[in-house]
Amino acid sequence: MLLESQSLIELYTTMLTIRRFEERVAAEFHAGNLFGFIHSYIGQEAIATGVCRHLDPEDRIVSHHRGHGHCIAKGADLNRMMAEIQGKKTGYCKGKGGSMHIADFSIGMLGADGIVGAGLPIATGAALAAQLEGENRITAVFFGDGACQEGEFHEALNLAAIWKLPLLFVCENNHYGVNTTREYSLAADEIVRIPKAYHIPTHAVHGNDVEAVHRAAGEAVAALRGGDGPRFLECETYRWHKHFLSDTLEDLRPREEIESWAQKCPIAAFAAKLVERGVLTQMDLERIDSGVLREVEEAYQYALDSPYPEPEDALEDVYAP
Ligand SMILES: Cc1ncc(C[n+]2csc(CCOP(=O)(O)OP(=O)(O)O)c2C)c(N)n1
Ligand SMILES: [Mg+2]
Repeated sequence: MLLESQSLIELYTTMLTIRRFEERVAAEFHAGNLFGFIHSYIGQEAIATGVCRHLDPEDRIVSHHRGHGHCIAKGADLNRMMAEIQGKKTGYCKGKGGSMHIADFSIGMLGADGIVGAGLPIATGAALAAQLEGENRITAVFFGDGACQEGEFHEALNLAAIWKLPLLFVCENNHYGVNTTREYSLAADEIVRIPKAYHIPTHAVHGNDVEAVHRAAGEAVAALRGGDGPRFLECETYRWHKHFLSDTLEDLRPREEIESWAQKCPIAAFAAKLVERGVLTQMDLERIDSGVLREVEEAYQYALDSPYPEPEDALEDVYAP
């Protein structure tokens, strides 16, 4: 499927928005202005972007602890995201959820999750609901290679397969769970062999190539909409930052490996292709970048100007009395 220039530019802009948003969050965290556990999506932008491009607002996604990119790619509001990360009342969860708990049902973003693998049964339920209600919407669930070791992963694959659920599994294989390699922690020598055992059609793709992700996701989404049952994408990628933004956590991954993946930047590679094909000029790239930077700056300022929740709001929106 050949994409028109406008679509290519939009893919590029979404990836860049995720990158600039995450860079700002990291800078503010390191300056001591943000708190809590924040997991950066930098390096993995092509996956959320390439997949979500095929989804309508009624389609649903479920994210994981590294979730800002999924929110942005599904169309979340940057102001409310920044406010949530700053713990402000105008944030998506009124400032009570923080980075790992951003949700927006109005755009089909069912939420992120700090528990590894926990999004998988939620997404399976969302796909089952759509099937029972006779709706044509699909669900996509994003998870890391680390989640493939969890029981929920196997339960979700099995239920999705036997019930032919409209569920797209998107494994973001960045080779590590914190500092533990996938080879050490998963007995299967290839992740895609697991869904294959459940008779789910799979596709392994270079997760730093947004066009490759977009193509593979397009085929999968078309099959899902046709009622063919679940599909599985394994996207190979790498995270640039430490597991989460913190000064104390040590990064034990080999330095040469980190540097070699920095050479495979999904955004720089795509920018070079777009210039080579005459879709964009250097000046266009600069113009897009300043627009994105302005939007991120406005979001940060909006959050700064927003109030914190009141202490008496603490017990609002909780289930327990
Ligand atoms: C059930 C569970 N076990 C352990 C943790 C601690 N933990 C948080 S993120 C993480 C690594 C997850 O790795 P992966 O799923 O590959 O995602 P990545 O961080 O690489 O994007 C671990 C072990 C947790 N939050 N939940
Ligand atoms: Mg991982």
